[in-house]
Amino acid sequence: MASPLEQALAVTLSTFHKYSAKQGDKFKLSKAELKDLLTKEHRSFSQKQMDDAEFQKIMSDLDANKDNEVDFQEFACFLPCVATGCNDFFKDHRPKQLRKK
Ligand SMILES: [Ca+2]
Repeated sequence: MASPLEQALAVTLSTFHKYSAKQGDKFKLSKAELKDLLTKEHRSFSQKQMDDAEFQKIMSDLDANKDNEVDFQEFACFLPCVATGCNDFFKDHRPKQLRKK
């Protein structure tokens, strides 16, 4: 049986391919596919009501080789940034009795 971490990696990969296969190159996310993935699979993006300029900035930041698509390697670089943000949030918001002085 896969460990929780292995399951998380499998879900990450299958989620990427669920969206990347929708149009064009099935191994890369177009801008529309990336937007669809982020708004449907990541609650903070769906709640933000991002305008096109904000979304273009994310796309441009992720698209390291500037081919106007996001491959899995480029997408995978984004995940530690999100995880780091979540980790920082939990460090700052955990109950006071659990914080080290
Ligand atoms: Ca790219």
